[in-house]
Amino acid sequence: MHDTRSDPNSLSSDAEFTLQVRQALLSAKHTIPKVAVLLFALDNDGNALVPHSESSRGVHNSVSMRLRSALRDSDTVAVLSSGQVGVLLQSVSGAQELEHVINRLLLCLAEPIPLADRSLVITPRIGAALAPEHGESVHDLLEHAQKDLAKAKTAIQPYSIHLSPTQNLVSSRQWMGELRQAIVSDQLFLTYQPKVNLRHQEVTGLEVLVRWQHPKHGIVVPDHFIPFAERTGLIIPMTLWVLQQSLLQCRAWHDLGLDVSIAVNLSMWNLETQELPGQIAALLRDTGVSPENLELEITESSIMSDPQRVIRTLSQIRSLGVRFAIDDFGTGYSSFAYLTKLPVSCIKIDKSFILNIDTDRDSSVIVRSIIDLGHNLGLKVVAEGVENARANEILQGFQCDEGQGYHFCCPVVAEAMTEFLSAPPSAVTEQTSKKNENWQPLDPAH
Ligand code: G
Ligand code: G
Ligand code: MN
Repeated sequence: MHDTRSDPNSLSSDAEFTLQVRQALLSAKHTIPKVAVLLFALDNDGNALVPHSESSRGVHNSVSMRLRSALRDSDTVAVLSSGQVGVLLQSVSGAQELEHVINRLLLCLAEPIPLADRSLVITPRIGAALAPEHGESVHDLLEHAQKDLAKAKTAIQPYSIHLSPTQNLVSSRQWMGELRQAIVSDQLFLTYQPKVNLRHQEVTGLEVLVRWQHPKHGIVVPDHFIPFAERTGLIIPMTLWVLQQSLLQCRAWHDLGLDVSIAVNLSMWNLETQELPGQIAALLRDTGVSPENLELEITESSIMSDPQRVIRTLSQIRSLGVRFAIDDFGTGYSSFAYLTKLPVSCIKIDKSFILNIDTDRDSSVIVRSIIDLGHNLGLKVVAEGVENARANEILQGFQCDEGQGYHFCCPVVAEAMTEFLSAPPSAVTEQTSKKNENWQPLDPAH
């Protein structure tokens, strides 16, 4: 096997990788050490890279080189046509050593990857399988690794090693304990991202986005633990924690003379609990934040489970003076009829329509129509995923009310947000565009 350390372009192709796995399986039959196959999906903060783009090529090159330098010469690194990166380990003693190697590889990918115009932090997910216990054919081994990669994409831990069902049960129980512990022992922390009035380019509110500082796995983004929190019911105490902490922070900003509102995301499970309106009322009372300064973001799908009941809960909370926004608008199977029946005051257009608004005609037509629909129903319209000045201008032209996105500011921790909010308005654009140019990872999750 050739050493590709200095030349990432000579890495194995799909066919070569498969061949090498086959050869390794053949020779491993006669020896004790095992062979492992790892598949890496390279995401940027939970989002897949754009295939075949310049940035994905740059990321693949750097990742391959870093992986190469952390592996033995006899191991193989391949950039596969799917965009995944495949790694073949020729000799591991078992799952424990495999886990060790995976953690070492994750560590060497933790540093941001410098590209031509910015640097990118990737959040890799890994699926892995071991031979002979998880299969003796190339096909079985790759299939198991692929399935585990899919599992890792929605799990807390960034990697998944193929396991028997009983082992899986144990690890799920263990994760439940860890997340429960995280909620009570301050491993969760909050980041805040501003929403900006597009006409005046002024901050109007802050969306609260939770993160988990895991003692072993580093920062875990919500896409990786909220589905788990929902499955296990931990979403209920987690949301209450988020509400309480962000209201306390909001109060602290008010005490500093910074007049801000916050927006907290709710999951559909939150809306199923009868206690929610009472809990919100108590939290507002305890923190002394006025209800007008709290907005709750809900998704269309969370309403559809039991519309009558959800509408009742929403109305109770609305009567406290708290407002609602429909999040990720345009991605669910919206029933416009419900839009008129719900006590909502705002819709947030999903970022998937905004990210390519400057190049894709369909997206821009959809965005313009949603803005008109919202306005005709008397709703405020916010665009998410405003990443550049062009999108900002187009949305201004469409009379969109507010924007949110990296162009203005990444999600950042409270201290950085205080600084951002304290800057005189004229400096806000300057400061944010500088931030944007450098892709400043003020948010530890980036
Ligand atoms: O911050 P961003 O990367 O990665 O968030 C990813 C997803 O997680 C978004 O859909 C966001 O709505 C959701 N999310 C972030 N914080 C919370 C939270 O406190 N509660 C709930 N239910 N969802 C959240
Ligand atoms: O709750 P919601 O699904 O709206 O969460 C917003 C998500 O969008 C968070 O994960 C946040 O980190 C992410 N985000 C915020 N601004 C941008 C942006 O400009 N571009 C992209 N791609 N994502 C963004
Ligand atoms: Mn949201």
